[in-house]
Amino acid sequence: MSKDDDVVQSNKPAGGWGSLKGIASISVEASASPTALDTLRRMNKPGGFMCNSCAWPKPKNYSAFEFCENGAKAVLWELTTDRCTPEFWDRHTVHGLRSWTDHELEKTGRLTHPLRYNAEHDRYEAVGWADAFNDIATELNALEPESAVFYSSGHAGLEASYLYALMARLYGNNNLPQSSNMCHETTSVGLKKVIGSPVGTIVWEDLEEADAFFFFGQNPGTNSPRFLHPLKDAKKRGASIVTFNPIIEQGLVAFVDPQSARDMATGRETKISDQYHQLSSGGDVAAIMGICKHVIEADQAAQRNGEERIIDVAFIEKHTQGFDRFLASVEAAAWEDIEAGSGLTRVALKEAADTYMAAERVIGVYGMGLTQHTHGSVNIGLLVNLLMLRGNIGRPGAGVCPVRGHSNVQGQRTVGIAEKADLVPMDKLRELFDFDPPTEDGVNIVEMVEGLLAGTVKASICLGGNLLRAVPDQHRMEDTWTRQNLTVMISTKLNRSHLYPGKNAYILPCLGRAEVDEQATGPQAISTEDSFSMISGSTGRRSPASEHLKSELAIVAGIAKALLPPNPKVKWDEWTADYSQVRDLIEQTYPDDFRDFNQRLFEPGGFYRGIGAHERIWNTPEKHALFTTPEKLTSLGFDPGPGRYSLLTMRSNDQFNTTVYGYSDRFHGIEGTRDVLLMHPDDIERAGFEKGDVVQLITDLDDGVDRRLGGLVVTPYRIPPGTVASYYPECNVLVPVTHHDELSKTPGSKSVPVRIERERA
Ligand SMILES: Nc1nc2c(c(=O)[nH]1)N[C@H]1C(S)=C(S)[C@@H](COP(=O)(O)OP(=O)(O)OC[C@H]3O[C@@H](n4cnc5c(=O)[nH]c(N)nc54)[C@H](O)[C@@H]3O)O[C@H]1N2
Ligand SMILES: Nc1nc2c(c(=O)[nH]1)N[C@H]1C(S)=C(S)[C@@H](COP(=O)(O)OP(=O)(O)OC[C@H]3O[C@@H](n4cnc5c(=O)[nH]c(N)nc54)[C@H](O)[C@@H]3O)O[C@H]1N2
Ligand SMILES: [Mo]
Repeated sequence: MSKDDDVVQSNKPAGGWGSLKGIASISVEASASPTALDTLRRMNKPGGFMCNSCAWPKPKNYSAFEFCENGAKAVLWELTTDRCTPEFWDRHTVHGLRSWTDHELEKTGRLTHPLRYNAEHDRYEAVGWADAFNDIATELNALEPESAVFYSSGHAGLEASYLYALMARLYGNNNLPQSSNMCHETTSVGLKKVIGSPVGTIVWEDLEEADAFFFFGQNPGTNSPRFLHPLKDAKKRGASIVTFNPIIEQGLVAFVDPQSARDMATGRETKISDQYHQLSSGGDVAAIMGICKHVIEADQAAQRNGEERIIDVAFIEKHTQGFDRFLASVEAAAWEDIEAGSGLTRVALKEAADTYMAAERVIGVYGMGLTQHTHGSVNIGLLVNLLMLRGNIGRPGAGVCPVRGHSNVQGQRTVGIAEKADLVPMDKLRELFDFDPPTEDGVNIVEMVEGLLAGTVKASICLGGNLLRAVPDQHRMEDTWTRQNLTVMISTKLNRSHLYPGKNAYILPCLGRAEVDEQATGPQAISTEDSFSMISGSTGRRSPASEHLKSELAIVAGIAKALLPPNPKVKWDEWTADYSQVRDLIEQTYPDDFRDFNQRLFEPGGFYRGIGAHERIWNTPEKHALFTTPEKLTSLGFDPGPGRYSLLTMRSNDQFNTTVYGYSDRFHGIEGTRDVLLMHPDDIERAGFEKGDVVQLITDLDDGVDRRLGGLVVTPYRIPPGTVASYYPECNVLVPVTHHDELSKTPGSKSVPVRIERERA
């Protein structure tokens, strides 16, 4: 048998019956309420609630089922009938639960009561809300404001997020790191640097007009499945899709539309990618330089022959700076270095360049495959270069499309969750709330971790998320996390972060997105901003999982009211009673973005906030879009060599970040386990391993810290030599906190230098 016969792979299309089976099995696994499927029908439609999963936009003309496998799983997981009540702690200690998997922890069900940690018994116990708020306030007031951090994961709506950021500033700091610090911070910083916009430039209509999509390190089949519908339509009208990804992602190969009765009955697949380039991890800088080199060569040939130019000279002259320098670097780049850096041939890159040049309108799509590298912001600069060569930005059917993660991760940034003071209209806050906002920058996630390790961070408040499991250097964090004076987690389900309580520790359970949010003036709506900067209202209608839950906004206001001195301009109770008052404040703070916020809340498809770069307005200091010149032909922060691999931390189709729904990653062909190490068959042979060997990964960085993860089964896989892959979040113990993008400090989770040792055959 040839070693290729051993290679694990999936040939399942995205969507299709597999996605319905996926939804059905999660419905059982989550013990979802029998009426949960009715709730799914109201999802992502005006008057309904907005998906609590990813940030992919909702079309204006929605279909009967405007949800995907991913969203359905997230909702069913939230609408479980399982409950994690205070009695659970009669049977379990916090230390005892540390051996549980992420899946088992969340599987205990929805949290029902506010809880306080009792160190003597090593358990959480029920506590009244008022006591919890007062105790938290006492602890925070005993600290210097700079030693407390207010983290948020991108779930909470705009209203709660605005108040959360206001609370931190009234308390006295800008310590407002967010999950995007581990995710698209490279976009917020890198894209802003080159086009003056921290977010993508396209809107829904552009998807309908593009002639070609170039995918760099984004996986729609798993992470934003509703994207597959406009891609299917694009393929129908003859558009091309070109993909760059070290791993074959089935969603980028083929799709059977689960919403089309015909496709489902006949199994008719839409082929997604016309070209699939399996580049090496971190190979994008070289790959894009190669495509640009072909384009420039074609342009020079056209010039020589007196033909129409290939590059958009008028756009480059009027709108950009730095082109000449970039041109010189493209000319200087040698093909052999481009091939070595990308792992792709010159011929393959020519094929991509030809498709790029043949298309009138091109959209560049990207995700974590570009952002999570030590030179992630260079990746993004180069993708923008490629688009700018032919004026593919700020015109219909063209632009740059970073696909965001959490449903409101982008919106939280828009309304003030920002650790950088100059991103926030502090004058407006001063005027509205009659105080002096802090002017010093706060900490991002990397700086928070450094602060925890140094002992300068003494309290963490977490609005959602599972920070301890999502951050780099997880083992080092576990120790230091418990040394804090205070940890507060606002959560829906039990997770690993709860098992490392600070000296004073609280779990505050909140309502889910699909649940009725009843306040003094009646049921409330909240709002979110998607990847296309569209703002949509969301109204939950389900009965809350427990009568003791509060909304995220009410919890934030409850802490704030106990924490802060009275201020006649700051009306926590009134705002909690009526969220439309908070929307008025958001509009007053950001009048350009949120004009007539309350009136426009339920516009189909949401209302557009408006992005400068979409109109070719470049809000950079230079007032132009900037070409980036790379220093090296790689986005890796280390030199790979024999025995030294680049580890890519990946997502399964059966997880949402640290929430592990189950163990069926059908798109990667991995079933029943997450403890795998995917390797190229030649690498397996060279290393002297065999399929099925159990190995450990050791981070190959000489900084005196021993980072290792064992128990991984060697699995032959279609992955480039030199690149290996294993699942996130398990691999977070291997990611050094210092291993991050230079500009934005986003951890380099897609290229961690590792060695591999055999544990047993
Ligand atoms: N089901 C599900 N949906 C999710 C999530 C989830 O965990 N599960 N998470 C949500 C969140 S918060 C986010 S941010 C998004 C994440 O969504 P994505 O941005 O799609 O994130 P990943 O799957 O981590 O990585 C994307 C792709 O990058 C590829 N890649 C890795 N290294 C490289 C490289 O060097 N170059 C290139 N070109 N590609 C590379 C990987 O193989 C992978 O296919 O999804 C959101 N939606
Ligand atoms: N190695 C590696 N590390 C990574 C990544 C990677 O690709 N590789 N990806 C990074 C990325 S892109 C991200 S975004 C981060 C994610 O980091 P986080 O956002 O911190 O983590 P999540 O897993 O999304 O958080 C899950 C928890 O959120 C809570 N929750 C769920 N719904 C709600 C809600 O509606 N309200 C509230 N208050 N809580 C809720 C539940 O208690 C659940 O346990 O991880 C990052 N870490
Ligand atoms: Mo993310």
